[in-house]
Amino acid sequence: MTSLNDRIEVALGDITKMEVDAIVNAANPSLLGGKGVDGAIHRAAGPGLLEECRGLDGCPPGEARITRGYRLPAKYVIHTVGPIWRGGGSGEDELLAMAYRSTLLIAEENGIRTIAFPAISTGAYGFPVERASPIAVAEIRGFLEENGSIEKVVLVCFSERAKECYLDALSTCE
Ligand code: AR6
Repeated sequence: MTSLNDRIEVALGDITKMEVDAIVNAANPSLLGGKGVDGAIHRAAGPGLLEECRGLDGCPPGEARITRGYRLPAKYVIHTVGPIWRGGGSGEDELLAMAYRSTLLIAEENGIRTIAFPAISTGAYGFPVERASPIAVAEIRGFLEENGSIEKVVLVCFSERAKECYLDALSTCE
């Protein structure tokens, strides 16, 4: 039997280059673009993405919305909004878990088989990556366990530090 971790890959690099069915955007509730990975995705996808996002009427934290990928190699972008870190006692963990779950659910509903995630909330939103990575891994593993349709989840890291955190989180649950 294939182990769940065989369906999870850790990669270092720019998510906009990923050749997967869908990439995930760490957006803000307006869905109208921003800095970090959000800015990179909008730049790479081109103006069609912003136009489609304007029609979505935003997205509350913990939820997700899907659009096409436009000029990206990925066919779809799933936009989700993670929590802003406020010290850890304001429901941030659960909201982060919800953002992963909502995204995977939309992916499954749209027949997506391969999906790449950035480390949601760990940039401008200030969520410590060593606390975020085990939450991300637990949600993804839990989902893959119940759902056979998603074949591959790529955790895209923008730093060696994030990569180490993900590899640690994965190694503790093999
Ligand atoms: N590919 C992969 N990962 C990236 C890339 C990239 N091209 N660029 C940055 N990262 P952030 P957040 C990593 O700040 O914390 C935006 O302005 C980055 O190193 O993009 O959820 C939105 O509009 C970090 O590990 O998202 C919101 O206002 C991770 O992606 C706000 O930032 C997430 O960092 C959302 O903040």
